[in-house]
Amino acid sequence: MEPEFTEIMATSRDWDELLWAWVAWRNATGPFMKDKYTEATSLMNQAALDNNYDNLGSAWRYANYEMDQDLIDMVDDLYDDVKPLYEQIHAYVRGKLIEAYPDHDIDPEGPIPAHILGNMWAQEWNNILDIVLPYPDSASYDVTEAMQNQGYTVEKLFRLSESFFASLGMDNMTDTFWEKSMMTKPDGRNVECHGSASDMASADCSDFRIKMCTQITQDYLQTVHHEMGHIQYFMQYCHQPFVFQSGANAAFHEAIGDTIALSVMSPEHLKTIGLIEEQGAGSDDEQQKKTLNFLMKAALEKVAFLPFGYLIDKWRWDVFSGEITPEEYNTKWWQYRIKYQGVAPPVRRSDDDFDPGSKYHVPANVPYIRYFLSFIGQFQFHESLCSAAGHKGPLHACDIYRSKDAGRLLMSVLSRGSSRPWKETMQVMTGGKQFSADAIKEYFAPLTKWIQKQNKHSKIGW
Ligand code: X8Z
Ligand code: ZN
Repeated sequence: MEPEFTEIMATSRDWDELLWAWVAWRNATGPFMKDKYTEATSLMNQAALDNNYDNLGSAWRYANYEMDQDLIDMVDDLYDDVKPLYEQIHAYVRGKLIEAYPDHDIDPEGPIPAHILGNMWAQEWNNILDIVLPYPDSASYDVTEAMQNQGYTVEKLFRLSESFFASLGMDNMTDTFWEKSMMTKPDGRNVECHGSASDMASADCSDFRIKMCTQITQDYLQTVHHEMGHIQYFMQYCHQPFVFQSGANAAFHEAIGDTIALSVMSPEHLKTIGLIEEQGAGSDDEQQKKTLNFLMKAALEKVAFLPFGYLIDKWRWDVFSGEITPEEYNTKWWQYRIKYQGVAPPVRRSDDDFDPGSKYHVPANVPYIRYFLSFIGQFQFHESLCSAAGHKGPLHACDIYRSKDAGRLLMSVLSRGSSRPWKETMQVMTGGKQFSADAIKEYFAPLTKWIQKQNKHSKIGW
Protein backbone atom coordinates (compact mmCIF):
# COMPACT_ATOMS: atom_id res chain seq x y z
CA MET A 1 0.00 0.00 0.00
CA GLU A 2 2.63 2.51 1.06
CA PRO A 3 4.18 4.14 -0.81
CA GLU A 4 3.30 2.80 -4.28
CA PHE A 5 -0.48 2.36 -4.24
CA THR A 6 -1.02 5.40 -2.07
CA GLU A 7 0.83 7.44 -4.65
CA ILE A 8 -0.98 6.02 -7.67
CA MET A 9 -4.37 6.69 -6.10
CA ALA A 10 -3.32 10.24 -5.18
CA THR A 11 -1.60 11.33 -8.37
CA SER A 12 -2.78 9.27 -11.34
CA ARG A 13 -5.47 10.81 -13.51
CA ASP A 14 -5.65 7.75 -15.77
CA TRP A 15 -9.03 6.07 -15.25
CA ASP A 16 -7.78 2.60 -16.19
CA GLU A 17 -4.65 2.77 -14.11
CA LEU A 18 -6.66 3.87 -11.09
CA LEU A 19 -9.12 1.08 -11.71
CA TRP A 20 -6.33 -1.45 -11.94
CA ALA A 21 -4.83 -0.36 -8.61
CA TRP A 22 -8.26 -0.23 -6.95
CA VAL A 23 -9.11 -3.77 -8.00
CA ALA A 24 -5.63 -5.20 -7.40
CA TRP A 25 -5.56 -3.98 -3.79
CA ARG A 26 -8.96 -5.49 -3.11
CA ASN A 27 -8.02 -8.78 -4.75
CA ALA A 28 -4.86 -8.92 -2.65
CA THR A 29 -6.67 -8.37 0.65
CA GLY A 30 -10.36 -9.20 1.02
CA PRO A 31 -10.83 -12.74 -0.37
CA PHE A 32 -8.21 -14.22 1.97
CA MET A 33 -9.80 -12.64 4.99
CA LYS A 34 -13.46 -13.28 4.58
CA ASP A 35 -13.70 -16.66 6.31
CA LYS A 36 -11.28 -15.66 9.01
CA TYR A 37 -13.26 -12.50 9.64
CA THR A 38 -16.45 -14.52 10.01
CA GLU A 39 -14.79 -16.84 12.48
CA ALA A 40 -13.12 -14.02 14.42
CA THR A 41 -16.46 -12.21 14.68
CA SER A 42 -18.11 -15.21 16.20
CA LEU A 43 -15.27 -15.78 18.69
CA MET A 44 -15.14 -12.13 19.72
CA ASN A 45 -18.91 -12.05 20.14
CA GLN A 46 -18.70 -15.10 22.36
CA ALA A 47 -16.06 -13.36 24.48
CA ALA A 48 -18.26 -10.26 24.70
CA LEU A 49 -21.20 -12.41 25.80
CA ASP A 50 -19.07 -14.10 28.44
CA ASN A 51 -18.36 -10.64 29.79
CA ASN A 52 -22.04 -9.73 29.89
CA TYR A 53 -22.19 -7.55 26.78
CA ASP A 54 -24.78 -8.17 24.08
CA ASN A 55 -22.11 -8.41 21.37
CA LEU A 56 -18.73 -6.98 20.43
CA GLY A 57 -20.20 -3.71 19.13
CA SER A 58 -21.81 -3.06 22.47
CA ALA A 59 -18.56 -3.92 24.26
CA TRP A 60 -16.66 -1.43 22.09
CA ARG A 61 -19.19 1.34 22.66
CA TYR A 62 -19.08 0.79 26.36
CA ALA A 63 -15.29 0.48 26.60
CA ASN A 64 -14.63 3.64 24.61
CA TYR A 65 -17.52 5.92 25.62
CA GLU A 66 -19.36 4.32 28.55
CA MET A 67 -22.40 4.42 26.30
CA ASP A 68 -24.33 1.97 24.13
CA GLN A 69 -27.57 2.71 22.22
CA ASP A 70 -27.18 6.34 23.28
CA LEU A 71 -23.87 6.45 21.40
CA ILE A 72 -25.58 5.16 18.25
CA ASP A 73 -28.27 7.83 18.62
CA MET A 74 -25.63 10.48 19.23
CA VAL A 75 -23.67 9.72 16.06
CA ASP A 76 -26.87 9.39 14.02
CA ASP A 77 -27.88 12.90 15.08
CA LEU A 78 -24.44 14.31 14.30
CA TYR A 79 -24.47 12.64 10.90
CA ASP A 80 -27.89 14.13 10.09
CA ASP A 81 -26.54 17.51 11.08
CA VAL A 82 -23.54 17.41 8.70
CA LYS A 83 -25.22 15.60 5.83
CA PRO A 84 -26.44 18.72 3.97
CA LEU A 85 -22.89 20.10 4.00
CA TYR A 86 -21.49 16.82 2.69
CA GLU A 87 -24.08 16.62 -0.06
CA GLN A 88 -23.10 20.06 -1.35
CA ILE A 89 -19.41 19.10 -1.54
CA HIS A 90 -20.32 15.78 -3.13
CA ALA A 91 -22.42 17.41 -5.86
CA TYR A 92 -19.73 19.97 -6.67
CA VAL A 93 -16.95 17.38 -6.83
CA ARG A 94 -19.08 15.09 -9.01
CA GLY A 95 -19.60 17.93 -11.49
CA LYS A 96 -15.85 18.58 -11.70
CA LEU A 97 -15.07 14.88 -12.14
CA ILE A 98 -17.54 14.68 -15.02
CA GLU A 99 -15.52 17.43 -16.73
CA ALA A 100 -12.21 15.77 -15.87
CA TYR A 101 -13.21 12.35 -17.24
CA PRO A 102 -15.34 13.21 -20.29
CA ASP A 103 -14.96 9.76 -21.85
CA HIS A 104 -16.57 7.94 -18.96
CA ASP A 105 -20.17 8.56 -18.28
CA ILE A 106 -20.39 9.49 -14.68
CA ASP A 107 -24.06 9.90 -13.77
CA PRO A 108 -24.66 13.59 -12.87
CA GLU A 109 -27.38 12.46 -10.51
CA GLY A 110 -25.78 9.31 -9.13
CA PRO A 111 -22.99 8.18 -6.86
CA ILE A 112 -19.35 8.87 -7.80
CA PRO A 113 -17.14 5.97 -8.95
CA ALA A 114 -15.03 5.14 -5.89
CA HIS A 115 -11.63 5.00 -7.59
CA ILE A 116 -11.21 8.58 -8.86
CA LEU A 117 -11.31 10.51 -5.59
CA GLY A 118 -7.57 10.49 -4.85
CA ASN A 119 -7.58 7.83 -2.15
CA MET A 120 -7.84 4.03 -2.09
CA TRP A 121 -11.01 4.13 0.03
CA ALA A 122 -12.33 7.53 -1.14
CA GLN A 123 -12.10 8.58 2.49
CA GLU A 124 -10.37 11.93 2.00
CA TRP A 125 -10.43 13.74 -1.31
CA ASN A 126 -7.80 16.46 -0.97
CA ASN A 127 -5.53 14.77 -3.51
CA ILE A 128 -7.87 15.78 -6.32
CA LEU A 129 -7.79 19.44 -5.31
CA ASP A 130 -6.30 20.26 -8.73
CA ILE A 131 -9.52 19.03 -10.38
CA VAL A 132 -11.83 20.77 -7.95
CA LEU A 133 -10.05 24.04 -7.12
CA PRO A 134 -12.61 26.90 -7.29
CA TYR A 135 -10.13 29.49 -8.63
CA PRO A 136 -7.22 27.79 -10.40
CA ASP A 137 -5.48 31.12 -11.08
CA SER A 138 -5.42 32.00 -7.41
CA ALA A 139 -3.26 30.42 -4.69
CA SER A 140 -3.64 26.69 -4.06
CA TYR A 141 -2.92 25.53 -0.55
CA ASP A 142 -1.54 22.13 -1.42
CA VAL A 143 1.94 22.23 0.10
CA THR A 144 3.35 18.95 -1.20
CA GLU A 145 5.23 20.63 -4.02
CA ALA A 146 6.63 23.37 -1.78
CA MET A 147 7.85 20.79 0.74
CA GLN A 148 9.56 18.78 -1.97
CA ASN A 149 11.08 21.86 -3.65
CA GLN A 150 12.43 23.08 -0.35
CA GLY A 151 14.17 19.78 0.29
CA TYR A 152 12.16 18.83 3.36
CA THR A 153 13.37 15.67 5.10
CA VAL A 154 11.38 13.26 7.24
CA GLU A 155 13.17 14.47 10.34
CA LYS A 156 12.22 18.03 9.46
CA LEU A 157 8.51 17.09 9.41
CA PHE A 158 8.80 15.61 12.88
CA ARG A 159 10.81 18.58 14.20
CA LEU A 160 8.26 20.98 12.75
CA SER A 161 5.45 19.25 14.58
CA GLU A 162 7.45 19.03 17.81
CA SER A 163 8.21 22.72 17.69
CA PHE A 164 4.56 23.67 17.27
CA PHE A 165 3.61 21.77 20.43
CA ALA A 166 6.61 23.30 22.20
CA SER A 167 5.46 26.78 21.19
CA LEU A 168 2.33 26.16 23.28
CA GLY A 169 4.49 25.33 26.30
CA MET A 170 4.30 21.56 25.86
CA ASP A 171 7.16 19.07 26.10
CA ASN A 172 9.58 18.04 23.41
CA MET A 173 9.73 14.39 22.37
CA THR A 174 11.99 12.24 24.56
CA ASP A 175 15.42 10.90 23.56
CA THR A 176 13.96 7.41 23.41
CA PHE A 177 11.32 8.66 21.00
CA TRP A 178 13.98 9.83 18.57
CA GLU A 179 16.05 6.68 19.01
CA LYS A 180 13.33 4.04 18.79
CA SER A 181 10.61 5.38 16.53
CA MET A 182 10.35 4.00 13.01
CA MET A 183 9.92 7.07 10.83
CA THR A 184 10.59 5.60 7.41
CA LYS A 185 10.00 2.27 5.75
CA PRO A 186 13.03 0.03 6.36
CA ASP A 187 14.75 -1.88 3.57
CA GLY A 188 14.85 -5.62 3.49
CA ARG A 189 11.95 -6.53 5.79
CA ASN A 190 8.22 -6.23 5.77
CA VAL A 191 6.56 -3.83 8.16
CA GLU A 192 3.02 -2.70 8.77
CA CYS A 193 3.13 0.88 7.48
CA HIS A 194 -0.18 2.22 8.77
CA GLY A 195 0.73 5.10 11.07
CA SER A 196 0.55 4.45 14.79
CA ALA A 197 1.76 5.84 18.11
CA SER A 198 2.62 3.64 21.06
CA ASP A 199 2.85 4.24 24.77
CA MET A 200 5.44 1.69 25.85
CA ALA A 201 4.40 2.20 29.50
CA SER A 202 7.89 2.77 30.84
CA ALA A 203 7.88 3.64 34.55
CA ASP A 204 9.79 6.87 34.02
CA CYS A 205 7.53 8.17 31.22
CA SER A 206 10.31 8.19 28.67
CA ASP A 207 9.39 5.55 26.10
CA PHE A 208 6.88 6.64 23.47
CA ARG A 209 7.22 5.78 19.81
CA ILE A 210 5.75 6.47 16.41
CA LYS A 211 5.72 3.96 13.55
CA MET A 212 5.20 5.40 10.08
CA CYS A 213 6.50 5.05 6.55
CA THR A 214 6.79 8.78 6.08
CA GLN A 215 7.10 10.40 2.65
CA ILE A 216 7.39 14.09 1.89
CA THR A 217 3.77 14.97 1.12
CA GLN A 218 1.10 17.06 2.75
CA ASP A 219 -0.82 13.93 3.78
CA TYR A 220 2.16 12.69 5.74
CA LEU A 221 2.70 16.11 7.30
CA GLN A 222 -0.88 15.82 8.55
CA THR A 223 -0.25 12.27 9.83
CA VAL A 224 2.95 13.30 11.65
CA HIS A 225 0.92 15.85 13.61
CA HIS A 226 -1.83 13.31 14.16
CA GLU A 227 0.56 10.78 15.66
CA MET A 228 2.46 13.34 17.70
CA GLY A 229 -0.87 14.39 19.20
CA HIS A 230 -1.21 10.84 20.53
CA ILE A 231 2.31 11.06 22.02
CA GLN A 232 1.58 14.40 23.68
CA TYR A 233 -1.52 12.86 25.21
CA PHE A 234 0.53 9.87 26.49
CA MET A 235 3.07 12.23 28.05
CA GLN A 236 0.48 14.50 29.67
CA TYR A 237 -1.41 11.71 31.46
CA CYS A 238 1.63 9.62 32.28
CA HIS A 239 1.53 10.68 35.95
CA GLN A 240 -2.03 9.30 36.33
CA PRO A 241 -2.73 5.89 37.90
CA PHE A 242 -2.45 3.23 35.20
CA VAL A 243 -6.23 2.81 34.71
CA PHE A 244 -6.59 6.49 33.88
CA GLN A 245 -3.76 6.50 31.36
CA SER A 246 -6.02 6.81 28.34
CA GLY A 247 -7.97 9.48 26.52
CA ALA A 248 -11.12 11.10 27.94
CA ASN A 249 -12.67 8.89 25.29
CA ALA A 250 -11.26 7.28 22.15
CA ALA A 251 -12.27 10.24 19.96
CA PHE A 252 -10.39 12.75 22.13
CA HIS A 253 -7.21 10.78 21.52
CA GLU A 254 -7.70 10.96 17.75
CA ALA A 255 -8.55 14.65 17.77
CA ILE A 256 -5.51 16.21 19.49
CA GLY A 257 -2.94 16.11 16.70
CA ASP A 258 -5.57 17.02 14.12
CA THR A 259 -6.63 20.02 16.19
CA ILE A 260 -3.04 21.26 16.19
CA ALA A 261 -2.81 20.59 12.45
CA LEU A 262 -5.81 22.87 11.87
CA SER A 263 -3.59 25.72 13.05
CA VAL A 264 -0.48 24.48 11.27
CA MET A 265 -2.30 24.20 7.93
CA SER A 266 -4.02 27.58 8.24
CA PRO A 267 -3.01 30.07 5.53
CA GLU A 268 -1.43 32.33 8.13
CA HIS A 269 0.75 29.63 9.56
CA LEU A 270 1.80 28.24 6.20
CA LYS A 271 3.07 31.72 5.41
CA THR A 272 4.89 31.88 8.74
CA ILE A 273 6.83 28.71 7.95
CA GLY A 274 7.39 29.62 4.32
CA LEU A 275 5.32 26.88 2.72
CA ILE A 276 3.19 29.34 0.84
CA GLU A 277 4.37 32.59 -0.58
CA GLU A 278 3.77 35.82 1.22
CA GLN A 279 1.56 37.72 -1.19
CA GLY A 280 0.33 41.22 -0.87
CA ALA A 281 -3.12 41.45 0.68
CA GLY A 282 -4.65 41.86 -2.79
CA SER A 283 -8.13 43.14 -3.50
CA ASP A 284 -11.10 41.92 -1.45
CA ASP A 285 -12.13 39.87 -4.43
CA GLU A 286 -8.74 38.18 -4.64
CA GLN A 287 -8.77 37.60 -0.90
CA GLN A 288 -12.12 35.89 -1.17
CA LYS A 289 -10.90 33.62 -3.94
CA LYS A 290 -7.95 32.53 -1.83
CA THR A 291 -10.22 31.83 1.11
CA LEU A 292 -12.49 29.67 -1.02
CA ASN A 293 -9.54 27.75 -2.44
CA PHE A 294 -8.28 27.14 1.07
CA LEU A 295 -11.65 26.06 2.43
CA MET A 296 -12.20 23.72 -0.51
CA LYS A 297 -8.95 21.95 0.28
CA ALA A 298 -9.93 21.67 3.93
CA ALA A 299 -13.41 20.41 3.04
CA LEU A 300 -12.00 17.70 0.78
CA GLU A 301 -10.08 16.50 3.82
CA LYS A 302 -12.52 17.00 6.62
CA VAL A 303 -16.06 17.08 5.26
CA ALA A 304 -15.53 14.37 2.66
CA PHE A 305 -14.35 12.06 5.45
CA LEU A 306 -17.48 12.28 7.60
CA PRO A 307 -19.77 9.66 6.00
CA PHE A 308 -16.81 7.29 5.61
CA GLY A 309 -15.94 7.71 9.29
CA TYR A 310 -19.57 7.02 10.12
CA LEU A 311 -20.27 3.98 7.98
CA ILE A 312 -17.39 1.66 8.89
CA ASP A 313 -18.74 1.02 12.36
CA LYS A 314 -22.36 1.27 11.22
CA TRP A 315 -21.44 -1.78 9.17
CA ARG A 316 -19.45 -3.49 11.92
CA TRP A 317 -22.04 -2.82 14.61
CA ASP A 318 -24.60 -4.50 12.35
CA VAL A 319 -22.22 -7.38 11.65
CA PHE A 320 -21.57 -7.92 15.35
CA SER A 321 -25.26 -7.76 16.27
CA GLY A 322 -26.10 -10.34 13.61
CA GLU A 323 -28.20 -7.87 11.63
CA ILE A 324 -25.79 -8.44 8.72
CA THR A 325 -25.02 -12.11 8.03
CA PRO A 326 -21.71 -13.38 6.54
CA GLU A 327 -23.39 -13.95 3.15
CA GLU A 328 -24.38 -10.28 3.13
CA TYR A 329 -21.03 -8.80 4.22
CA ASN A 330 -20.03 -7.32 0.88
CA THR A 331 -23.49 -6.46 -0.42
CA LYS A 332 -24.37 -4.53 2.70
CA TRP A 333 -20.95 -2.91 2.72
CA TRP A 334 -21.70 -1.40 -0.68
CA GLN A 335 -25.23 -0.52 0.29
CA TYR A 336 -23.77 1.60 3.10
CA ARG A 337 -21.04 3.04 0.88
CA ILE A 338 -23.65 4.14 -1.62
CA LYS A 339 -26.19 5.28 0.91
CA TYR A 340 -23.94 7.35 3.15
CA GLN A 341 -20.96 8.30 1.00
CA GLY A 342 -22.59 8.38 -2.41
CA VAL A 343 -19.69 6.42 -3.93
CA ALA A 344 -20.16 3.29 -6.03
CA PRO A 345 -17.86 0.42 -7.00
CA PRO A 346 -16.37 1.04 -10.45
CA VAL A 347 -16.65 -2.63 -11.36
CA ARG A 348 -19.11 -5.34 -10.35
CA ARG A 349 -18.41 -6.82 -6.94
CA SER A 350 -19.23 -10.40 -6.03
CA ASP A 351 -19.98 -12.34 -2.88
CA ASP A 352 -16.44 -13.71 -2.94
CA ASP A 353 -15.09 -10.21 -2.52
CA PHE A 354 -14.68 -8.79 0.94
CA ASP A 355 -14.07 -5.10 0.37
CA PRO A 356 -14.18 -4.00 4.02
CA GLY A 357 -11.02 -6.11 4.39
CA SER A 358 -9.13 -3.64 2.20
CA LYS A 359 -9.30 -1.03 4.95
CA TYR A 360 -6.65 -1.44 7.65
CA HIS A 361 -8.90 -0.98 10.67
CA VAL A 362 -11.19 -3.89 9.76
CA PRO A 363 -8.63 -6.73 9.85
CA ALA A 364 -6.67 -4.87 12.56
CA ASN A 365 -9.94 -4.70 14.52
CA VAL A 366 -9.58 -1.04 15.47
CA PRO A 367 -12.93 0.66 16.17
CA TYR A 368 -13.57 3.50 13.73
CA ILE A 369 -16.35 5.72 15.04
CA ARG A 370 -13.64 7.54 17.02
CA TYR A 371 -12.49 9.19 13.79
CA PHE A 372 -15.97 10.37 12.87
CA LEU A 373 -16.31 11.96 16.31
CA SER A 374 -12.77 13.31 16.14
CA PHE A 375 -13.40 15.03 12.82
CA ILE A 376 -16.34 16.85 14.42
CA GLY A 377 -14.79 17.41 17.84
CA GLN A 378 -11.49 18.78 16.54
CA PHE A 379 -13.33 21.84 15.23
CA GLN A 380 -14.87 22.38 18.67
CA PHE A 381 -11.42 22.04 20.22
CA HIS A 382 -9.92 24.38 17.64
CA GLU A 383 -12.63 26.95 18.35
CA SER A 384 -12.10 26.96 22.09
CA LEU A 385 -8.29 26.99 21.86
CA CYS A 386 -8.59 29.89 19.42
CA SER A 387 -10.75 31.78 21.82
CA ALA A 388 -8.29 31.03 24.65
CA ALA A 389 -5.59 32.41 22.36
CA GLY A 390 -7.60 35.60 21.87
CA HIS A 391 -8.17 35.00 18.18
CA LYS A 392 -10.48 37.45 16.45
CA GLY A 393 -11.95 36.83 13.04
CA PRO A 394 -13.11 33.78 11.12
CA LEU A 395 -12.37 30.38 12.62
CA HIS A 396 -10.55 29.06 9.55
CA ALA A 397 -8.01 31.87 9.82
CA CYS A 398 -6.97 31.05 13.37
CA ASP A 399 -3.46 29.87 14.27
CA ILE A 400 -2.78 29.23 17.96
CA TYR A 401 1.02 29.12 17.44
CA ARG A 402 2.90 30.36 20.53
CA SER A 403 -0.22 30.86 22.61
CA LYS A 404 0.62 29.78 26.13
CA ASP A 405 -3.01 30.31 27.15
CA ALA A 406 -4.20 27.85 24.54
CA GLY A 407 -1.42 25.46 25.61
CA ARG A 408 -2.48 25.69 29.26
CA LEU A 409 -6.07 24.83 28.41
CA LEU A 410 -5.01 21.92 26.21
CA MET A 411 -2.64 20.53 28.85
CA SER A 412 -5.27 20.80 31.57
CA VAL A 413 -7.51 18.61 29.45
CA LEU A 414 -4.89 16.08 28.36
CA SER A 415 -3.42 15.62 31.82
CA ARG A 416 -6.77 14.39 33.18
CA GLY A 417 -6.49 11.29 31.02
CA SER A 418 -9.62 9.25 31.66
CA SER A 419 -9.76 10.13 35.35
CA ARG A 420 -13.06 12.00 34.86
CA PRO A 421 -16.13 11.17 32.75
CA TRP A 422 -15.59 12.42 29.20
CA LYS A 423 -18.55 14.80 29.23
CA GLU A 424 -17.00 16.63 32.15
CA THR A 425 -13.68 16.88 30.31
CA MET A 426 -15.56 18.05 27.22
CA GLN A 427 -16.98 20.84 29.34
CA VAL A 428 -13.53 21.91 30.49
CA MET A 429 -12.36 21.95 26.90
CA THR A 430 -15.35 23.53 25.16
CA GLY A 431 -17.77 24.85 27.76
CA GLY A 432 -20.40 22.28 26.73
CA LYS A 433 -20.80 18.60 27.54
CA GLN A 434 -21.52 17.28 24.05
CA PHE A 435 -20.07 16.77 20.63
CA SER A 436 -21.61 19.35 18.35
CA ALA A 437 -21.38 20.01 14.61
CA ASP A 438 -21.77 23.77 15.09
CA ALA A 439 -18.03 24.48 14.97
CA ILE A 440 -17.33 22.52 11.78
CA LYS A 441 -20.35 24.16 10.14
CA GLU A 442 -19.14 27.58 11.16
CA TYR A 443 -15.61 26.89 9.91
CA PHE A 444 -16.94 26.04 6.45
CA ALA A 445 -19.77 28.60 6.35
CA PRO A 446 -18.20 30.83 3.65
CA LEU A 447 -17.60 27.81 1.41
CA THR A 448 -21.08 26.44 2.01
CA LYS A 449 -22.63 29.71 0.91
CA TRP A 450 -20.51 29.84 -2.25
CA ILE A 451 -20.97 26.20 -3.17
CA GLN A 452 -24.74 26.36 -2.83
CA LYS A 453 -24.72 29.02 -5.54
CA GLN A 454 -22.48 26.92 -7.79
CA ASN A 455 -24.76 23.92 -7.32
CA LYS A 456 -27.95 25.81 -8.15
CA HIS A 457 -28.59 23.76 -11.28
CA SER A 458 -27.15 20.45 -10.06
CA LYS A 459 -28.88 17.62 -8.37
CA ILE A 460 -27.95 17.41 -4.71
CA GLY A 461 -27.62 13.83 -3.55
CA TRP A 462 -27.59 10.65 -5.61
O1 X8Z B 1 -5.74 5.49 11.27
C1 X8Z B 1 -5.55 6.69 11.37
C2 X8Z B 1 -4.27 7.18 12.05
C3 X8Z B 1 -3.79 6.27 13.11
S1 X8Z B 1 -4.76 6.28 14.54
C4 X8Z B 1 -3.18 7.33 11.00
N1 X8Z B 1 -6.44 7.58 10.83
C5 X8Z B 1 -7.65 7.14 10.14
C6 X8Z B 1 -7.33 6.43 8.84
O2 X8Z B 1 -6.19 6.51 8.37
O3 X8Z B 1 -8.22 5.78 8.29
C7 X8Z B 1 -6.33 9.03 10.90
C8 X8Z B 1 -7.49 9.56 10.13
C9 X8Z B 1 -8.43 8.40 9.88
ZN1 ZN C 1 -4.76 8.09 15.61
